[in-house]
Amino acid sequence: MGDCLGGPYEGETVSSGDKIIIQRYFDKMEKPDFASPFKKYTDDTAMMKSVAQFLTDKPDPDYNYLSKLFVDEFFKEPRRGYGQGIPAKEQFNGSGSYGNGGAMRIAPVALYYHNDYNNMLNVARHVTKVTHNHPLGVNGALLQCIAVHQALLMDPKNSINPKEFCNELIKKIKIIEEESEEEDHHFITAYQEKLNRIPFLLNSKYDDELEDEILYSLGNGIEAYESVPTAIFCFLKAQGDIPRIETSNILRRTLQYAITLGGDTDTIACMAGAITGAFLGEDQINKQLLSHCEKADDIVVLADALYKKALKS
Ligand code: F2R
Ligand code: MG
Ligand code: MG
Ligand code: MG
Repeated sequence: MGDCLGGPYEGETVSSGDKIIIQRYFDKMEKPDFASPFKKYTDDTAMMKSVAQFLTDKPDPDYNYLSKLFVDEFFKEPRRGYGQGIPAKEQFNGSGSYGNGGAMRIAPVALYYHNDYNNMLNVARHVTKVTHNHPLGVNGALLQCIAVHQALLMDPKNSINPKEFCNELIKKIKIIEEESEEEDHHFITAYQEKLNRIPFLLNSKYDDELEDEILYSLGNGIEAYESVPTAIFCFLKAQGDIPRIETSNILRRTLQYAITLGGDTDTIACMAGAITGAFLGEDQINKQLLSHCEKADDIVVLADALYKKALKS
């Protein structure tokens, strides 16, 4: 939903006038009889579908099969707004990509391996490295995976303590960042640092300056470190009311808020929505909004197949 609804705004700077338009855009789509062409999904969903398929189709992870699914999907529909498409290790003079393309598609891994944390991390790492080999790209995908996993295991009847949620993430990502230090001989604390800023941003009095502060401290870009912490922030921020976002549905609030931050809207809304969805569960998905998303029915079929396979194994 985040990908489809955020797609039309990708790369935009959102003004206060646009925010009113986005509020109306969501209001209209929630109306029972509102008819409009589907909001098209982009590379985020195209690749996430392949990840879900890879987990569902074979008894054990087969990364050659995953690569084939990515390639087939790309050649079937190359115009879905993909980033650059070259083999993982050769990208960017051999440093590998730190784009958010690894993080945007990782949610199914967190859902599937929800009761096997170490295996989840291992599979998430390999799934990411098919295309994203830079430590910031890999660790960003792992952070998104951990956030979905952590949200899934919480009880939505209890409200979230944002500071505890962040501290828990920091504890986990610190171990991962320290490991990647050995691997790459330079110290990386990018994600710990960004996560540390989130509780302060959540505590600030809300005004338009806060938004500038969010963009400055967390970012809204196409790079993993400029978008994964922002998605986590959107998830936490949307647990309470947000000025000028009128809705009582937390998932809608998450998506709408992520989109109003501008920049990589499809991907940040996709990632924030994945965390919120894992936390709240299917009941809280606004079916009317979902019905405007291209191929939503097919995604539900794929999700059910993934769930069945997870139960079996
Ligand atoms: N590609 C887009 N959006 C822009 C164009 C689409 C638009 N709809 C249109 O054409 O009209 N969105 C999608 O790409 C993002 C995911 O990107 P991915 O798969 O990670 O791509 P890539 O190319 O690997 O990385 C993205 C950019 O990050 C910078 N970068 C990454 N690693 C770098 C490195 N080691 N050194 C320097 N720069 C690096 C580059 O600018 C890459 O182009 C999602 O937003 C998805 O929605
Ligand atoms: Mg996209
Ligand atoms: Mg790429
Ligand atoms: Mg994007």
